[in-house]
Amino acid sequence: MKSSCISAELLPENLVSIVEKIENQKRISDKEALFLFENGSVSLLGTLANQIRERLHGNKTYFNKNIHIEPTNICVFDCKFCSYSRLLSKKEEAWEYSEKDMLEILNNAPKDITEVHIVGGVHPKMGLDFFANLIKEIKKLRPDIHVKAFTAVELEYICRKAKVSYKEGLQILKNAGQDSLPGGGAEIFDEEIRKEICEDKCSTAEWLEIHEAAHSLGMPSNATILYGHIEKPKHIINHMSRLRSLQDKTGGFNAFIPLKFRNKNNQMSHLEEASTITDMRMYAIARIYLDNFKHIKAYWPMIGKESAQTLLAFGVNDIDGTIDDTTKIYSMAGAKDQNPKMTTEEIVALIKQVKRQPIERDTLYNTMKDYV
Ligand code: V47
Ligand code: SF4
Repeated sequence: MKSSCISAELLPENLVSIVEKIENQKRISDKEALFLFENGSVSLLGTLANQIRERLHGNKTYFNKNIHIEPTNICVFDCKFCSYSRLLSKKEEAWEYSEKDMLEILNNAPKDITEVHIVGGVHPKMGLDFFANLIKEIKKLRPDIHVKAFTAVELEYICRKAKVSYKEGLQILKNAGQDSLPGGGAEIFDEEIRKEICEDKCSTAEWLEIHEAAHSLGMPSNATILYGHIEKPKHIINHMSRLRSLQDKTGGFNAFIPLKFRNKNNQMSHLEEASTITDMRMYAIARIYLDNFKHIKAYWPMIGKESAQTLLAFGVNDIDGTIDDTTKIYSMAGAKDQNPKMTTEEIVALIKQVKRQPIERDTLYNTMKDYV
């Protein structure tokens, strides 16, 4: 085995050639990835993922200063894993911000944030004009801020209601000042599983089409997967395979973010949550398989601070932002942190504790500050 760190004699025979390929920086096939995912030990997966992470980024570990604005939790869809959306029948727990409310949230946010992340439920009355105007006003207030907004699920609905193509809708939002798209709404691309957990929202083909359209307009995006529910390893590899192919075509994805299913207060509460070992395996296989994604992000409000720190040894090189207590998606689904907020000092300490190098970045991974 050329330039290997892993001893071939100690590996089961049928894993040797796959490990050899990875260590020689060759792309592995879907079949090989599935075999490795199902048969490799967590320590083998972690060692390989960490080699790749350190080859790409050394010890650098990125975070940014951002806030989330969640315009509403009213949603026309009914995803079974969602703890957040309120149909009109449960109106007492619903919120619906006006443009003025959202501008006030931004106005009250720390002045040094570089990004505003806008994602919410799909409200029947919040359309393309409303959001284009909101973004224009945000840019008037904070011309330098990066606006990362609207999942493909929201965009599919917004464009359908406005009777415009995805490209036309995105161009209008881009002209208003939207810079990029977050990765939400991908869930699981396998059509059968998708049908079981989120039947009525945008399809896999639509999700991919919207991200491709965004990339063609020069708007980068992220991608997610929702794991740890009823999916099987083959669905995880299939999901990443579709992303790897699109990334080969467009190069428009910045980061891949595995999102762990949380089981409180939703229609899938009977399912147990994935173990920490499963988390480690998920992040590691993502780092190994997605050879054309530069960044693997552990979103700490969802996975927890301690797990995010642990995952820095399993392929992760980004732990998202300071958030400033502005998201409810995960606290409502049972994540440990009920008021997600970390100061810069806390994030820096979390990263330094495991001997990594904290780098404050902007959304596009330009370095803002290096905390050597
Ligand atoms: O698409 C909803 C997930 C996503 C649950 O791009 C759940 O930088 C787990 O995509 N358990 C929205 N997950 C959030 C999102 C995101 C978050 C942070 C950063 C970025 C980025 C994107 O939240 C949804 C869905 O997959 N979600 N309910 C739940 N019970
Ligand atoms: Fe609506 Fe998003 Fe919740 Fe699905 S996950 S019900 S689209 S808010």
